[in-house]
Amino acid sequence: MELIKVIEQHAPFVALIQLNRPKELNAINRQLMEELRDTLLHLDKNDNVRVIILTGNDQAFAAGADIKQMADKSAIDMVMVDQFSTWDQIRKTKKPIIAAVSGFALGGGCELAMTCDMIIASETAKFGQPEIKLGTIPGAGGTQRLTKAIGKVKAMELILTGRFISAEEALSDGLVNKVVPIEMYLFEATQLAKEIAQMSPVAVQLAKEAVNRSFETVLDEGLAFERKNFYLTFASEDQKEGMKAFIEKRKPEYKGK
Ligand code: DAK
Repeated sequence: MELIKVIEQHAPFVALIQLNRPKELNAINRQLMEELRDTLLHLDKNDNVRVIILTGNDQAFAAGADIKQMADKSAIDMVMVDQFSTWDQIRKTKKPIIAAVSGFALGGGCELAMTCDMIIASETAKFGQPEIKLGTIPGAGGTQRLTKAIGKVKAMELILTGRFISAEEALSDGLVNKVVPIEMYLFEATQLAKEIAQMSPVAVQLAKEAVNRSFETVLDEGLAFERKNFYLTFASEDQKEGMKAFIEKRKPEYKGK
């Protein structure tokens, strides 16, 4: 059974990936993660895709890694399975990924959403890192990304208590971009994706890379990296087209070259 559904042309230049394990609230098992990795690799190479939306269903984005699959594992089993190489692919994807989240985004589900580049949430979304209640801690970036997103004291509270936060709280904490009624979250994510898909794909990828760099390095290095990517945009036809179109008072036509 396929645990991922993909619509490559959900909108012009926008692909949609849907996690598809509804009975288990999209709990993330190895198969699902491997399918997600393969799909992202494939979409990253497809010139007709410029932005990717990742979603679940109304009830759950993902309620975490599959507890039943993990419960009996030893530390060495976890090392040998090396799930990080599959999780790392999300981070390595060059095209922007928008998480469209409704219902539960817990544990690995919250980490998956945070690994995406932007998050549009429905009013029903619930975010949390409840691993502590299972006697473990976040393992796919939760202690780092949640802390960077919402600050130390709040992240500490959520990670040490396992408490869930509502979409509204996530918005005021800076974890999500926007909260909309449940009927609208996919539409809203699609609108955002379409807006970004109109930009130069070259500039979008270089900008994403530079923003992500700010998480990984000190300011001096980050600024040098940004500068390099900025210069690089001037090697693209898209930059020439973008500036020419501005001067000629017309809409640019970007080719991703
Ligand atoms: N794993 C497996 N099954 C799950 C699940 C999960 N995380 N979450 C829900 N399910 C299953 C339930 O077992 C149930 O299945 P049946 O019993 O019907 O067979 C079905 O989904 C419906 O769930 P409930 O009956 O519990 O539904 P409720 O509405 O009553 O409750 C809930 C919803 C989301 C509050 C509850 O299901 C819940 O607390 N779920 C667990 C949430 C959780 O603790 N999540 C964190 C898991 S630990 C790593 C990467 C990532 C991670 C670790 C390592 N590496 C790269 C190494 C991440 C770890 C985690 O996420």
